[in-house]
Formats: sequence, C-alpha cells, structure tokens
Amino acid sequence: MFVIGERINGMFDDVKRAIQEHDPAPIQELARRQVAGGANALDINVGPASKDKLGTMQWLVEVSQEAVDVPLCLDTTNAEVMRAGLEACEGNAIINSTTGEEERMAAILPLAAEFNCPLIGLTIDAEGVPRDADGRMEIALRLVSACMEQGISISDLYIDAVILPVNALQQVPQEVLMTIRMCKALSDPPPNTIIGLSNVSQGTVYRELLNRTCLVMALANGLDAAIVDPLDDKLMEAAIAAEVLLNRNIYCDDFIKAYRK
Ligand code: THG
Repeated sequence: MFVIGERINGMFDDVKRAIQEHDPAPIQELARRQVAGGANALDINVGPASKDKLGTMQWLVEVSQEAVDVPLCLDTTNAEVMRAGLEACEGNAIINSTTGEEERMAAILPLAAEFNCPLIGLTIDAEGVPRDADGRMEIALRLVSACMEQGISISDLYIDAVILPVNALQQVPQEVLMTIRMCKALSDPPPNTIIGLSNVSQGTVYRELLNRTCLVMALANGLDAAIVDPLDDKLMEAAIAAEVLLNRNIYCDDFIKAYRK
C-alpha cells in the first residue's frame, strides 16, 4: 500500500497553530515522524481556517521539503493554490484532487499534464457524492476518459471513492469497497484506488478500531493507496499484516520489524 500521511492538515489544532505562528518546527517534526512511521508521501492541506491559502500552501511545502524527501500530496480544490504548491515543490508532487465535474477537470487536469505528476480523482460531481457504487463508477469512468484525452497515463490516476463517516450513512463503506473492486475492471491498465481513511470514523467512538478494520477490508478489495495517520502504530501494523495475508509482501517470520523502517 502506498501510504500518504494525513497529519499536515490545518484541521488539526497543532498544525493550525504552527501556521498562525509561522513556526516551521511542529510541521517539520510531523513530517519526520510520519515518514519514520511508514509514510511514502505527505498530504499537505492548509485547512479550513487559513486566510492566505496560497501563501500558506507554499510555506507548508517549503518547510516540509526541508525536513523530508518524500513526494508531497497537495490537498486543495483551488487551481491557483494547487499551481502555487506545484511550483514550490522541488521534488515529486501528487495532485489531490479533482472531482468529475467538467469545470474542475478543465482546471486541474492540465496541471497534472504540465507538472507530470499523479492525480487523485474524487467520485464527486455537481450533485455531490453518489449514493451507490454504480454512481461512483460513472464518475470514475468520466475521470479515466478525461485523463486519456489529456494524455495523462491511467497508471498516474488514483480514483478516490470517497469514504464518509459511517455514523452518518452506514451503507457507505460497502459501496466504497465495491467501487474499489470495480475500478480494477474499468480500463486496461486500470486506475489505482485510494481512500482518505479517517473520514470513516469522524465523530464516532473507537475511531482507531474502525479505521484499521476499514483499511484491512479495503486492502482485501484491492486498495492501492490510502491517506492515513502513520503515527497510529496499530493501523500500520494491521496494514502490513493484511498485505502479508494477501500475498502482496513476501512472508517472513518477523514481518512487522522487516517492513517498518
Ligand atoms: N480523499 C482525499 N483527500 C482527503 C480526504 C479524502 N484529504 C482530507 C481527508 N479526506 C483526509 N485527511 C483527514 C485528516 C484528518 C481527519 C480526517 C481525514 C480527522 N481529523 C480530526 C476530526 O475531524 O475529528 C481532527 C480533530 C483532531 O484530531 O484534532 O479525522 O477522503 N483524496
């Protein structure tokens, strides 16, 4: 599984405070700890409260890449903020994200082509998140077609079936799991699949238990990547164990130690 660390997000109080105080230390500490915990990339999201979203995105990119060497996953719906983040990236970037709406794809897809980077496509359109897997697949197909038209390789596309809090709509996780499975038959080669895992447990008790159970189920359905909290040891260990059981990693007796750096 390709692990994208979720913690550099202005929705967290510690990150919000660091942004307000313009203090790079907490951001860089989170960057290092997430990579040490197994993150292959870091999500960068300025958060809902940020006034100067463009400047904050650039600053978060600059301070994060001083601390670590992994790709940064730029998490914004705003094309100008996305471009500013991409221009600030010295290394590889991932675009997070576009929806399947025409105007959104028209603004974001050319950036993926110009900066030659992977792209996350949410199965959301003007009506929002579809009720079931079929609705999500319709939008996924639109995203695949649009990428083909723009000359973006489908192996650079990550379809996000949009997991939502299970306490709000309990049937969502199974529709997401089915979408993940169905994506593998969408094209040849198929797009990759991803979820923003922690959404599933927002506002619930036993958050970590729901998160790691959901992640294992998603992996069993073919999930390729996830935006997760890599500081959650039990989550990371469950993912490693699942990948051994799914024959995605070669088995060895001390596999947890072997796979965690
Ligand atoms: N898909 C894609 N990108 C995404 C998401 C997605 N980016 C954002 C989000 N969803 C994934 N990241 C998070 C980060 C934090 C939380 C959930 C998802 C979270 N935060 C606490 C909360 O809301 O309760 C914050 C409170 C706190 O602990 O301080 O749960 O789906 N492509």
